[in-house]
Amino acid sequence: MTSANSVDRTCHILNISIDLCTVDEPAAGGQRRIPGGTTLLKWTVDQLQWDSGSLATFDEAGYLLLGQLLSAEGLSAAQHELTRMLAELHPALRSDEIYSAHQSEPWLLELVSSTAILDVVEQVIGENIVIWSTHLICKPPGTGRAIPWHQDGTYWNLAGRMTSLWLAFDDVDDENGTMSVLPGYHRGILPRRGTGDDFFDEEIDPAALPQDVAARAVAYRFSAGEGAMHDVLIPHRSPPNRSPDRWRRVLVVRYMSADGDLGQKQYPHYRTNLPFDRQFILLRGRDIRNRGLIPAGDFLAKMRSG
Ligand SMILES: O=C(O)CCC(=O)C(=O)O
Repeated sequence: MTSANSVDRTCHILNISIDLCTVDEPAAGGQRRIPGGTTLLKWTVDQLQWDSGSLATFDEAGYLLLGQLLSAEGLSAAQHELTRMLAELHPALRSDEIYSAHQSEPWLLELVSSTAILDVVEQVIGENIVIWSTHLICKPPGTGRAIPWHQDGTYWNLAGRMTSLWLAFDDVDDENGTMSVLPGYHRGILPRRGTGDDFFDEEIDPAALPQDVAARAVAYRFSAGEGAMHDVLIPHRSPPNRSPDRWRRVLVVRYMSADGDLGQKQYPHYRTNLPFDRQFILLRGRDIRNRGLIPAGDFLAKMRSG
């Protein structure tokens, strides 16, 4: 594993500029905005909950609670942007299937590139970090689909170091459909079976799960703005949102080492439902295999200008 201390600090200019950019006109509600409409602020707290034992804990359990991730202003701005995006969602799409919106929403790319987050991601996958995908999974009150026990890595079938960040934009608990992980079961691929469902067509064979799976499962019961990181093979699931009045809006971010398999993919744009290609954006470090990764600063500039 690479330690944060060994990072090439010259490569951090991007992240520093994201956190410290100059602001101009104040907008309604105390937010500050730059031309192009991007909220520009310090998205996260200075440092996430991570110490010298955290990597070992993460490796052992397959997940780690990171505590409060978003700053107060970051949370409020993210909730504001999400509300807007959900109002703009194409009628053919569902609010739990907003994929890779960081390729069209500057605020999201800024957030996932935040220095405090990348400092932790770097501990797990090394110093050269690509964003592979994001997924906004927003379950409206009294609805949303159940996601059965599964392991992400088996769907992706990719070589390379990856890790997932899970970030709550609302308070989440058992009632409004938070996610649960099964600690310690991330060391190999578990047998699967078909579900007959088109949303999640496979699940871990229940016979491969421990009999006391419910007792062993750890639910992410978080206040808005808190997050966790998990291994791509950790079994996880989530139920529908059974709250009569509370949303459950979360973001899952997949980070990959820049030497991993990239994997082409198309997603529907959340606003137009038109397909767009996955782009490989370099958030930190170097394009070590010279595959034309796009520096995040360039991608942000292009989004803002276009
Ligand atoms: O947050 C959830 O509801 C489940 C997320 C999930 O299954 C995934 O990210 O693969």
